[in-house]
Amino acid sequence: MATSLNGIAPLKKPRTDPTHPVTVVLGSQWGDEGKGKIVDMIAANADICCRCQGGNNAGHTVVIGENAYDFHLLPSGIVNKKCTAVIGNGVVVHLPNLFEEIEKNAAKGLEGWQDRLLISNRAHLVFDVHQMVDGLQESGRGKNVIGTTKKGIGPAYSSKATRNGLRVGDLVGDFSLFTEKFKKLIEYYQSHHDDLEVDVNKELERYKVLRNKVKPFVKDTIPYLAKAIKDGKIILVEGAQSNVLDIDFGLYPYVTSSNCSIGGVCTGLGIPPHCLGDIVGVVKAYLTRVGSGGFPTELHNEIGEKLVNVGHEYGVTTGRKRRVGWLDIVMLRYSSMINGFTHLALTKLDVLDDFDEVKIGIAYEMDGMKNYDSFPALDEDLCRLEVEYLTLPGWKSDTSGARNFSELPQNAQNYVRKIEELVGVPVKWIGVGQARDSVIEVC
Ligand code: 2SA
Ligand code: GDP
Ligand code: MG
Repeated sequence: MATSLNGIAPLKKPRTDPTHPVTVVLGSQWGDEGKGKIVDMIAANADICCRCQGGNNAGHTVVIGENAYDFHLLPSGIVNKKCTAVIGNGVVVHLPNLFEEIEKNAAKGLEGWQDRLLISNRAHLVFDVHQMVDGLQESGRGKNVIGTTKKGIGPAYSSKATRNGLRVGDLVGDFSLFTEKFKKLIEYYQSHHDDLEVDVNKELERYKVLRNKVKPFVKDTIPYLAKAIKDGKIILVEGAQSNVLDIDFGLYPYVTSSNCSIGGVCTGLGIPPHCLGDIVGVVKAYLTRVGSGGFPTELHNEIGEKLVNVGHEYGVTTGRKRRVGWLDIVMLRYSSMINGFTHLALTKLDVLDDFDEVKIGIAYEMDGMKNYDSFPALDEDLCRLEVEYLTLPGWKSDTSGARNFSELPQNAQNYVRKIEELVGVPVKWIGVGQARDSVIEVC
């Protein structure tokens, strides 16, 4: 049996059915559910860990002993020494930021990444110009600001859609063609933003260096993954952001610019849907959001402050304070409907240890109609609806040492069972702390 980095035995064996070798971990709420930790845990048994969408807007934390790694573009499974990390075609890559991330994590102890990193030649590049435009677009939105991470994600996916984007394959190919395409991209942006200053020659010199640096990692990852599937390798896919930030299923325009839900796994990696096995929905035991938009269960009181402080709810990429609220079951049922979760991983249960009572939003009421199953398409509707809550007694005791479900206080067990019942999906893991082994596997 494989052992994970710090010698702890793997907590869970993913489904190894060779026809469904791909396990997927997805965010079910507004991101930051603790996907990094769950991915690290499952990666103990995986051969390959992939990112399929998003860019370095993501911030995934993995805590191993004294080390807190934060991953933005690198798949979190890379901390497992036997895991190959794949950055798929659906990801948008800012190469300077990628190499900074690698250096930072290598200084913390990440080893052997050079032999275990593959980047799709079809992945689109994020340039500094995209990041500058992201900032300009945000400042031009006035009170309708989206609250992006300003990592250039929206503009890079826009370039992809308008077909003037550049891909990793362009960079490692004929550099004169790359130069031509790059100049056209800059001209396009300068024609839309008068005051956009870009030193094109300097950027091209910089990319000449990056080209050599990235070359060893670039691959056509599609036949690579097809062969891995055929050979029965265990593959893990790490979703970034979440279902309710998905460009189709989130509350547009307060969304990110990729498909963070299950569809993005196939389009972002080029793998067929029948290969998908377990689909794990990661659920934080309460709810957080960064950025603008409605938030029906949001708490603007001392309970909210306590959740921020106990849960350390600050953005991993931007350091922004996260908005907090109670768990929202209508949202979770909606996410499960779209993604077909086979299991839930409920994280940060320990953050609720010291509350007299805990609430769960179970229904929305709008225009005199109560609804349990339909999540609004419009943010303005989300902002005006009322929430019906179920109130459960708190457990007022420390759960961080529990490693079996039966070791949890009865009221905490009841909270977990209620979530399972309301969402209709079994909870397979419960997070009770940041550390790698602070997990309960529910039998
Ligand atoms: P963007 O930058 O264009 O993707 O922003 C669009 C919206 O998507 C939200 N978004 C996120 N929400 C939660 N976590 C994210 N990652 C970081 C983290 C965020 C941070 O792990 O903490 O550090 O602030 C993430 N990335 C994008 C964003 O808030 C916008 O609402
Ligand atoms: P991700 O984007 O979904 O990977 O989540 P983030 O890394 O942005 O935020 C989750 C935060 O919660 C990180 O600081 C994790 O170390 C931490 N975390 C994850 N699971 C648990 C848990 O069960 N309990 C506690 N207290 N912290 C956790
Ligand atoms: Mg995060």
